[in-house]
Amino acid sequence: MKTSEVIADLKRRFPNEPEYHQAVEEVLTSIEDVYNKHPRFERYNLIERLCIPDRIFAFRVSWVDDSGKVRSNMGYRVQHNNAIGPYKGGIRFHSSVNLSILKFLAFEQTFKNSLTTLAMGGAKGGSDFSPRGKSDMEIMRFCQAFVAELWRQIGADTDVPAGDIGVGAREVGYMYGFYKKMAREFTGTFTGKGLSFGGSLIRPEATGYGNCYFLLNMLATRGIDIKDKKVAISGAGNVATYTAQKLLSLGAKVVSMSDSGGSVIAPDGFTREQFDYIFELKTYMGGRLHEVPERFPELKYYPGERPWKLVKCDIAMPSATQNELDGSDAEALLAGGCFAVSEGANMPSTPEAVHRFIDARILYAPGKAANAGGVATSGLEMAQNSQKLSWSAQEVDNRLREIMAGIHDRCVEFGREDDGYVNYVNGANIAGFMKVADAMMAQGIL
Ligand code: NDP
Ligand code: 2IT
Repeated sequence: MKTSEVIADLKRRFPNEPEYHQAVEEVLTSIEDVYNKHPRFERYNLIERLCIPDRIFAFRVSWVDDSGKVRSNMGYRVQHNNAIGPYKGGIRFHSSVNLSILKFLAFEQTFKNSLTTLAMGGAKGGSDFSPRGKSDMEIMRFCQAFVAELWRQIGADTDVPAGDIGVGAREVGYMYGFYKKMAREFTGTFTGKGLSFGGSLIRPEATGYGNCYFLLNMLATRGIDIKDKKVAISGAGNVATYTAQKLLSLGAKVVSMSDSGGSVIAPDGFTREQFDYIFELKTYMGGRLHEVPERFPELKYYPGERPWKLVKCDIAMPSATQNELDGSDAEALLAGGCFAVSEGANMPSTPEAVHRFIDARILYAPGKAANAGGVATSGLEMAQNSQKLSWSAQEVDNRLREIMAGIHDRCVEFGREDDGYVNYVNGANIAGFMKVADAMMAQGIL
């Protein structure tokens, strides 16, 4: 296999899918040597079967808004690979959603889920529906119309969706409710459910907490204490807020948060009171970060700007969306003394930024390793649902810590270079790939 030839072929066959090409290229570059050491892989054309999704569902979702107007959006589910377990991955509702983005996310999910050691294949779905500004009833009608199309393709042992951008507990509740009505079964077909109907404690917190646990493991390899370290975070959604919450409890200083409107900066770190307000504003009040200085005039808001060039930090945890940190942002972070980047979002750093971090030999964890705590805890929710049991928060949190430590160990095992530097990108890609490849080889040409 020659990475450049495979990429050229995929670009020719699937044009206009830049995010998909980007994600595939990153993984293939990491695994090229390992792949070429196993001639059997080539005989079975494993690479093509691993890069192209098993199947894709695309459908129109029509719904009626509060004014009585009939609206239509596109809906999708990309079932990428189920070699090691049922398809598993979130649903994204955002105006930017298209097939390229969902194909990149489903591809990444396959390796991420493999890293967790749990039995989960890779999938992703979503819609270009934007929940922003929609009423609760509009959200419900949309979720029902979406699941009316999707429900036949999913199931507790087939394909288990969850949340992602624009999809949290409320949307999962509406989707699960409608699924239950159509399928006439009460099973764990969605994760991220409410606690009263099969949800798991710690699932809402899991991606952010898991990223902090991964970061602690990375820092430990260099004997660095998190206390008083300045951490720049982007985003102010599920992942970003629980990352910030855990960091504050660990004694770190959170110096930024952002939303799609701009960034709020606190050069010496948000106080608990300031953070609690931001959490309430973004999680429950549907607010925007530009409102923060009205309540705390000492905090500065920068419209239209991402945090990376606005404030000095020791650590960066991008937690909003893909390609939100580019080469010049990476330069600025490195110039400011940043020595660790741990990704909460999926593929937030552009390839140029990733190269700069690795060339500078800083601790750099790609999303598929660092943010795997969310889907891992979804896997724990599936396990609880199968057993018809619920575990305590302590038990789930302990398992999450263990899983993140295990992912870190595998990244070190597969990613350590001759000079001792741990290349977490190679480590995560190779470790994730080997398990899926082994299962695919054993199961024949499918
Ligand atoms: P949320 O919808 O809860 O929050 C997303 C945050 O990012 C919001 O603050 C949003 O701003 C901002 N944002 C979204 N899109 C853009 C954009 N195009 N430009 C600028 N800002 C943007 O999503 P999550 O926190 O769940 O997801 C964040 C990231 O983490 C995504 O990459 C997701 O794939 C990844 N992830 C999520 C997991 C989960 O369990 N939820 C698990 C693993 C990864 P605004 O408020 O203005 O919309
Ligand atoms: O990107 C991700 O890992 C998620 N959005 C979580 C998926 C899940 O199934 O919990």
